[in-house]
Amino acid sequence: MKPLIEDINPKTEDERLASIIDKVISGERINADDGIYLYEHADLALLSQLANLANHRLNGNYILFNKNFHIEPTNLCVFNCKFCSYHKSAGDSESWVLTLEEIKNAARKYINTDVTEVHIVGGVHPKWNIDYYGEMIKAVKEILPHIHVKAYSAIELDFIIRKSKLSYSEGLKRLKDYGLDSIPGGGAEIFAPEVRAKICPEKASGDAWLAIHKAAHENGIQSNATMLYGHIESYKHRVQHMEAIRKLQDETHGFNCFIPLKFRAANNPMGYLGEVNMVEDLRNFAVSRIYMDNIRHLKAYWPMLGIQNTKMAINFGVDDIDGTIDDTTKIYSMAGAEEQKPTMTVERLTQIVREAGGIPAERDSIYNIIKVYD
Ligand code: V47
Repeated sequence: MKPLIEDINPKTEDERLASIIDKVISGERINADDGIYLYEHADLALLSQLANLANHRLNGNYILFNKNFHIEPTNLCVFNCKFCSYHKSAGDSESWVLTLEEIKNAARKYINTDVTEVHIVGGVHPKWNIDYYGEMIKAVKEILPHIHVKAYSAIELDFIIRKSKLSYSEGLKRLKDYGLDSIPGGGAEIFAPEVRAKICPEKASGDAWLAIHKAAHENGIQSNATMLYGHIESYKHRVQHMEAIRKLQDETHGFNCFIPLKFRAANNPMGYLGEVNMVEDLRNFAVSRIYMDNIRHLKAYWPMLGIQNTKMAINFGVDDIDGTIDDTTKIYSMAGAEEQKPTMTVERLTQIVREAGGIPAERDSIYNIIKVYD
């Protein structure tokens, strides 16, 4: 891991590339054109070195994970996103809706364990309102009072808050009173309206996603940001997406981590596109690390990416590999990910990190290090 500036060979005949390399080495921010140029012209080895350098400055050799589980209250959804393999209609034999008691039962499994976080996200249920979403958080905290609740994508939040005729800020305050601690990064996809019109025409816009996260940050609720890549978007769309998040982060400093999510092609209407290869995954992690200079952490989400690719991503700027999961999420297995029952022990997570050359460290949900596995 430990990248040395001397190891980076800026002696390229490509002057444009040389000037971007100089910027990264001197810690200067790259601009949107630089980002596109890196995607189009930098080779894999160079991207790895630059991304490792950028990551090492922020995070040293620590590669983080946490002890977490998911609750997915329903896969009924009022929206029909074309990339989604998870959405089902009422009456479908593969649909589910958990009751508050079932949610409590899901939480009960973690009494007397050292799990620190629950990630709650699901479809946008046609009938539930903001107080029901609050009751789900309350139900979990009744069973696990000290758990960090990272809950609801901006898409769920936009729908229920607008339905309740509150402002984003008022709605988020209400959920915070129920026990909401932070917001996951889902629903961002690609912000460009022309891409959204094709892949998720019905749901909240990129501007709405950004406005929700801004309101969250202003109310002391930290969050993550995602980018769904590897479908119909161009490199320009990816860079515009990252630019919008980077700009908001300059204002609010509320994003903890950036999570590129690779489009998985099984069982959804966009499956005909296929999937990008692993080299593209690694290149994308590296450019993301270099571009997102003001978001400290970059996550490779192993249930989506697969374990081998996650291990490689650690040498392309990634410093966070998410958590133990405990076979509690279906979003990616239903979309064809390798891990059909995603579960990791701490031993396995630490082994992956060590094999990739990093120092494993357990973090909490707001990225304080709890334990270093030296
Ligand atoms: O918004 C859905 C993506 C997201 C597919 O904040 C797909 O820590 C690929 O946001 N192929 C939800 N991706 C999950 C999410 C998330 C996951 C892990 C950690 C965090 C965090 C957030 O999943 C959706 C969408 O972008 N998604 N279907 C698919 N077929």
